[in-house]
Amino acid sequence: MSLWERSRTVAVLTVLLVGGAAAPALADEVEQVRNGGFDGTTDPFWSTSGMPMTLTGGQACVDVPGGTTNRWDVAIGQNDVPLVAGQSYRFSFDASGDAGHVVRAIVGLAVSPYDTYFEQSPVLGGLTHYSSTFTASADTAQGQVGFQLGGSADPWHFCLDNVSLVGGVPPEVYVPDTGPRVRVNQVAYLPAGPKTATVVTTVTTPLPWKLLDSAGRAVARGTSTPRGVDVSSGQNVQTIDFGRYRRPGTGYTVVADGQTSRPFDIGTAAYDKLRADALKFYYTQRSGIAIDDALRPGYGRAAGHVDVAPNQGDGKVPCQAGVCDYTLDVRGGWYDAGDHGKYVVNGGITTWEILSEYERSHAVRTVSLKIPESGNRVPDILDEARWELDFLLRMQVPAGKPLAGMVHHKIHDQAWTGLPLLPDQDPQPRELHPVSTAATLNLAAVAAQAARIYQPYDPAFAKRALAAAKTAYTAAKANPALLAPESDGVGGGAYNDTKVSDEFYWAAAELYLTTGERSYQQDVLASPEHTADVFGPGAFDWASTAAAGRLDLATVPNRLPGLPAVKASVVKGAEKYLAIAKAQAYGVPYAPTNNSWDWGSNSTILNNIVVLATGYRLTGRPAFRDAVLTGFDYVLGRNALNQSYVTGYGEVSSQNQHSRWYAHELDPALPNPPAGTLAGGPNSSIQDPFAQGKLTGCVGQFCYIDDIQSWSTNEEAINWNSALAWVSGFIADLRP
Ligand code: 9MR
Repeated sequence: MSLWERSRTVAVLTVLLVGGAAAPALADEVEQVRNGGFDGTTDPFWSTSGMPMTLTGGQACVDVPGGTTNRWDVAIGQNDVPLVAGQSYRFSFDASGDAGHVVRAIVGLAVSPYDTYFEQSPVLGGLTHYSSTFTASADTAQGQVGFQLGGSADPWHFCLDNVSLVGGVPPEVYVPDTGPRVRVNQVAYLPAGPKTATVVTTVTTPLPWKLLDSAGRAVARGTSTPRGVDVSSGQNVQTIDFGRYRRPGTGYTVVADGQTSRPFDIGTAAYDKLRADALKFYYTQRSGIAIDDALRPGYGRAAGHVDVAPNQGDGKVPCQAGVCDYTLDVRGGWYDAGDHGKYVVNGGITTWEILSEYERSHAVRTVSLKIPESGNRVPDILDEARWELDFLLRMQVPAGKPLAGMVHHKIHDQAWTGLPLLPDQDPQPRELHPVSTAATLNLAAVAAQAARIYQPYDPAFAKRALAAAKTAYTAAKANPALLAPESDGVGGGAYNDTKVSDEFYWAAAELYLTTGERSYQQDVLASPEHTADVFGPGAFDWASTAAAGRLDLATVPNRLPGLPAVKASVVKGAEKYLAIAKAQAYGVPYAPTNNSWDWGSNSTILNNIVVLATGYRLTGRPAFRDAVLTGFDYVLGRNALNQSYVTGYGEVSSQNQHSRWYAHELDPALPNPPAGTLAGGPNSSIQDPFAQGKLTGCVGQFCYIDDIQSWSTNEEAINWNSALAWVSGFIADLRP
């Protein structure tokens, strides 16, 4: 069943459920498409040249030529469609096509920059009715309804009828399928770890529960603890604690209130696999290298952005107009997320977190990631991080140029591209954006950290990295307020950040930890961030990096004056997240102000768990370790949506993360994201039109949808997987 059909079913169900209620007023519903039924003529629809429309049995049909690259290379459409921002529209049509071919049906802007406000890409077959509701994000008289048909090697046949765009419809009532009301970590509980489940129920008194083994035998019983209404989900819930049961096995379920949970294991094996998968994610994010299908079956692809047409390449990238007079070779690195951009601030925190996992864990050093460098005597985790480090170093302004030593904030396409689009097929010009203080300090911090870590493996690289870090730090001090603006968000993310005292602190901390030099020590001690409470609702992310510095000062051996207070501050941060986790019925160490969940909330939760894990390392207090594990249960399925946010982990997991190349939902020939890919997660602000069409009014945990179009709730990203890698590696090392 396609998504369109799913949403139709939901709509039908909704009608049935509210059957007795008065129908909503339809007076304002207005058809925006002219002659959508193709009565006697195909006017005023147009088709691209060389693909005439014919009227066949009251439908508009075309012979689609083969050998085109992009969906938009050949299309049928209608222009001058008016759209009103904030208004809900029902977009529907009937279409048929040679089996397996795809139509990209869009409502967008008919003129440059050709923004897409809504799109769906059903896989065609016999004549089928497709219907979906969305909310327009812009006002325009120059809207377009389009049916893009390109991208097929072979010619094929397509027919279209009953095209309709009705404005003023009531927003669709979307009801997620959340399955059984007993919620568990769908992957595995550690044998000696805590084991809690949640039952969503109207009952407010304790309920009996039992734990069943794979043969259906009850192996433990008890009664649940009522927790009242959980703010993060709006649900009345009770907690089931079966932590006393420790026998390893597979196929366990928990039964309560007449409901049986999804199955799970008790054991450690899944965490060994997840630790590797979360890191293996980075190889297929690589830019500038062909992905070897033998290493990642199903994921092989040509190298992206290596100066082979239609790519414009990353080998000689100029600046945006007026920004600089040179080009840089900025090949390599990882694509940031589902887009083809490469951003130093996000690459920085990601690489830091991966190197931090390396610094914390001995076991991770022997984990094979099946990458081209495997077997070269350097731990695979360091080989993978090096791919990004080399790119970050290339983003530094060369000596002799204005602002030498500073670092360009980002490099990406001149304009946003559509989906799907393999990296090597991106035709956009690439541009370097201005330098920023934040990007420069990211390089200073991460290159300094790399210098101490790579020293035993590649002393020449370590030396070069340290020199670059020192140069960057000095340049940032001379240019302390070059801030990336929010407005620079065309063709790539802005990653704007107005506060850089945290980046200064982090960079000084890493330089001090690597060199022990007095000047960096002084900067650490003088920084306002050094004594501030840096553990807010989210501990750290690409914009807030003070906690990264603090955690390393507390754990990497050093002689900083006042070190006990630094360690105590981290323990205090861990206590804070522990208290939050205990107060949350779902055990999550995250309670954002006004229950407004962040973009990428899964990574925020995981980074808060990193603080809990560090608290455990510093004190050995079991409560911190237990909060790490219980917090991770949320990510793996003990949550309001009853799904795991890690692809391939758990009976129901995110599969359709927003990505231009893991775009299976849009093109059956492309793969889903690889196992071990984290989805961004619930985001109360639902910035994308697809989520707005489905989730308007959502409460906290419900602000998520596993659809490729939902870039604000369901993207994959390097900085989110690094949090997954760090925490799953920590859990794999626990071995209780
Ligand atoms: O993760 C970023 C989030 O914190 C910001 O609020 C958001 C809007 O600026 O951007 C997110 O990052 C995206 C970036 O801008 C472009 N590549 C994909 C990133 C993940 O969605």
